[in-house]
Amino acid sequence: MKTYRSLLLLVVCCMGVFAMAQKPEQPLPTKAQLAWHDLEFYWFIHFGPNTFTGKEWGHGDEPSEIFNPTELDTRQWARIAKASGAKGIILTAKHHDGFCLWPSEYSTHTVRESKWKNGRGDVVGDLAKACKEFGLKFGVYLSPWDRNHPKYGTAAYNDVYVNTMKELIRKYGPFFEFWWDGANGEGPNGKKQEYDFPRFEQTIRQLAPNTVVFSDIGPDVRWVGNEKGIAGETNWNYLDTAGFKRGVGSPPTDTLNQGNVNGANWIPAECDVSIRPGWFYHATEDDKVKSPEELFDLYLKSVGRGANFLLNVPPDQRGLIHEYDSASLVGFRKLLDENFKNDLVRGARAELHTTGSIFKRTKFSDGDPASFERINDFQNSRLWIKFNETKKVNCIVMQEAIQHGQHIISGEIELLNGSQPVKTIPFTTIGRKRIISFPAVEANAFNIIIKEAKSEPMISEVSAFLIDEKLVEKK
Ligand code: FUL
Repeated sequence: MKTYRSLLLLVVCCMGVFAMAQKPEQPLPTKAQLAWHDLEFYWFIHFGPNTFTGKEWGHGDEPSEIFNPTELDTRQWARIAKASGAKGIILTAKHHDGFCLWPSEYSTHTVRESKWKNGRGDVVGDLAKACKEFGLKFGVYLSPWDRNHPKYGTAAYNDVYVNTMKELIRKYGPFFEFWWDGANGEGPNGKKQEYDFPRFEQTIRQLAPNTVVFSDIGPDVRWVGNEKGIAGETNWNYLDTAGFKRGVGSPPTDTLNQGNVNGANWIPAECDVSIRPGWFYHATEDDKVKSPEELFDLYLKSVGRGANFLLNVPPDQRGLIHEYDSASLVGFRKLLDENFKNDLVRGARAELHTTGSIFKRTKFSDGDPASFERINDFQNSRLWIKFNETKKVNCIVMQEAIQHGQHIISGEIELLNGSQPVKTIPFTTIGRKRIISFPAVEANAFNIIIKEAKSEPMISEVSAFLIDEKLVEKK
């Protein structure tokens, strides 16, 4: 018996040493997360009673009849979203006031009780259809905080929330993303709710395994830590969530902004921001719509830092996207198209140079993230890209093959003219995409040098542009 126990102890010890010797597994994105990364830019739509009361957080005691858009047209929303380059729309199916934009079985504060279409309308259903028609993905924001529901603040409300999720998914799914707001205030009975998030998560996983779930700490997509649309210049797709909660108790905002270099989970950041100061439409903010240039700058600070860009565009009391917002969005799309049209790396020579004169021709700028270059011996290598003539350049875009993880910690771009360095730009993470812009220089080549990496760097795309000087990222 004694010998047997010692043997067992020995085996257990050996297993421990073996496990320590092995490199810890790095988390990888799921298929649904990879598809999400590819969306890059999509809309948020905040719409509901607040649009009519002028509030940002309705109390849930507003009469349902107040919701009465005169010309609501979800096809107009989808058409403008498409024209702006967005890949999808996430709608506030229910905000904190509890008002449901569809005739939910689980609430008495819904479009059914409103004046709109004599109670026979369904905004969620209409938008689901419009998104399909325009080739957009569709997602929903379903506020767990409900200032109207009589059961809020009791255990029974968790059943209500689960049933409401199921109802939405079954009637209007599939959704590309499900949005959980961290806000947790008092309901009509003056009590706060203990949200049963594990159960909420299980419900989505069972009914909609391809939907990514957003909240402060995921499980699939994390909040970026601010509502300005700005990700950290260093931005890891990894996050440690152990010991943290949603809302109060979430990780510090700079952690959400930058992620954790050795975080245990793949939970990339999403940058939510409104095109206007408020999330809901207020006529008083008509002159405060962000300009195409401001939107472009936010694109650089979100997508250009490896995160996704969730831009809120709130319809007005007519139920339409206001002319000012639509003009700005179309202008933004034009800036993207014009400035990223002419990739200087296309047709250039691209080689991987490793000390000891190993040269390898490589292919970048083929738009195919599945093809990538492994830079095994990165301490002794550089990626060398040579234009066929001297060009003016002020923007370089790099992408990592994130299907294999995020590995690059830091590096630099060295621009050359006639083999003389003319500018060196240090950078930290790359991730899904990194757009680096700088005052223009004349260059006939540039090197990408990786300084530090967690494991083998894998670069899938490199491109270079001359963008309008006034669009160069403002720090
Ligand atoms: C916040 C909410 O309280 C705001 O009203 C808005 O919906 C924003 C996107 O999330 O937590």
